[in-house]
Amino acid sequence: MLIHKDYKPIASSLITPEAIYQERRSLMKLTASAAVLAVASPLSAALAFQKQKSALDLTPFDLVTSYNNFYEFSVDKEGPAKLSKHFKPRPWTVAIGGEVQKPQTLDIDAIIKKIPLEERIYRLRCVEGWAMVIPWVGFPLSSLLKASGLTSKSKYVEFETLFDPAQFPGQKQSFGNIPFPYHEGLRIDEAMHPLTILAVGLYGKELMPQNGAPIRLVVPWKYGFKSIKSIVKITLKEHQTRSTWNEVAPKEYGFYANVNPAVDHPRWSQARERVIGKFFKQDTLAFNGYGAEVAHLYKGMDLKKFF
Ligand SMILES: Nc1nc2c(c(=O)[nH]1)N[C@H]1C(S)=C(S)[C@@H](COP(=O)(O)O)O[C@H]1N2
Ligand SMILES: [Mo]
Repeated sequence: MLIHKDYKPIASSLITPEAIYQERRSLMKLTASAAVLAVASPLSAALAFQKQKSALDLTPFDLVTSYNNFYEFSVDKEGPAKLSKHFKPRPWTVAIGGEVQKPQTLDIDAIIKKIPLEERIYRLRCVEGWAMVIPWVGFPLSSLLKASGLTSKSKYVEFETLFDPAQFPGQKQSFGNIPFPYHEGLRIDEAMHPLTILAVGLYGKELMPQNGAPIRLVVPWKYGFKSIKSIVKITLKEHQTRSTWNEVAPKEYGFYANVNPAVDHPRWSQARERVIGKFFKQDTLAFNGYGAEVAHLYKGMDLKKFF
């Protein structure tokens, strides 16, 4: 697959969406497999521009790839990078089924070839109280869902991580009684939102196993546990889907899990956050700073009840 080798984030000041687009084009280096890194539409360019302004202070690559939550490997932050050295992200398929017109099983490289890749710089906020800023490479989940043919019964989307105890030591030991495989879910409007992406890379490189290779979800306005890694199955459903942490501790982790400084976790405050690699804590932002784009999805809902 791609991607440009010498990763340079675009300078923060006074850039227009057009300037971002041009600079990206000049940074791009396409490989023989012909995957294309491009800003796909004016809307995504505009979104990218907003994120550029607010979130250019990228978390260093070494931290993004060494401080991870991935319970299939380990419950410590350092474990996933160390224990995933032999993880095999190929061959890999993603099965899309359930309430769709065209159930299909797609090869990861066929997906990457078919759908144009874009860069998205997003804040990631873990429910534990830490945050990062990560330049993902991926594509809108909506592209894949539209191609599968949604129906009036496609109301929720459920995701499933690979189950393979030979590769995931944590699935043998079942730490903390987590019911593997890990599942997550979104409402269809959340899934179709242009900010919701499937990521296949970060910092212009292919995703490493500790970050969810070869393909993982990224929903930037929700706590990190919604952004499920190493996906093998996507199932459209008529009714609300499974969510692993919600099943483990329903009073602590809601199905929605929208980042919300006004709704504390029962065991800690969510008002502030620690940015990995930075000294000072900062205020947590409603919807992790993406309220202008997503708050309308929850109009009229009591976010203390639907946390
Ligand atoms: N399958 C799976 N996906 C997962 C997790 C996990 O343990 N298993 N951890 C989640 C949590 S709690 C967070 S904060 C993010 C972390 O993503 P990162 O390591 O790429 O920063 O992945 C999420 N996706
Ligand atoms: Mo998390």
